[in-house]
Amino acid sequence: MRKTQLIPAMLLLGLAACNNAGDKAAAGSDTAQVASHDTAAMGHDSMSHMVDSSKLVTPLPAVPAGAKVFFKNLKDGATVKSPVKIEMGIEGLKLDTAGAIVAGSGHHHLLVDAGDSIPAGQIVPKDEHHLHFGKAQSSTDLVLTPGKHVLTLQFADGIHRSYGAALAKTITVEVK
Ligand SMILES: [Cu+2]
Repeated sequence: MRKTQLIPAMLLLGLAACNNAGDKAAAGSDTAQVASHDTAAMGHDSMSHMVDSSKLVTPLPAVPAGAKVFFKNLKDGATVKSPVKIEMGIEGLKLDTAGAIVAGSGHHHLLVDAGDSIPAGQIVPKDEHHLHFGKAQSSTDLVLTPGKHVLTLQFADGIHRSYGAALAKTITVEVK
């Protein structure tokens, strides 16, 4: 909304600038006219550069309203046995393999004792505490030591950029 209002305003300013330059050129010589055209062209170029640079990095796809991730087979506070079978659910987005950035899709990540979400737009690390399921898997068997563990499902886009807290779910389990 804000952007669409801004662009016509910029165009008007640009046109006004061009007109002013034209007036001056008309009063001057032919050489001055050529120069003023160049200046006008440069002005337009720098504007299109501004638009282009914003397209260089594809923005994180939007999270559809009502979308969520959830543990299909585990409840918060559950007592479990290792290896723990974990079924990862997603609603409102498509489960896809890692690779391309496709709006409305992504893959699961499991954070093991590593907090309750990764900030939106940040790449999910890859280590023993941050597991990626880039082949579009929806379940895994996780080996855990006895005791309490915090498990977080974190959905991310095709290049592992987190969708943030909106698409994260954290539970605590007790391993016997
Ligand atoms: Cu990933």
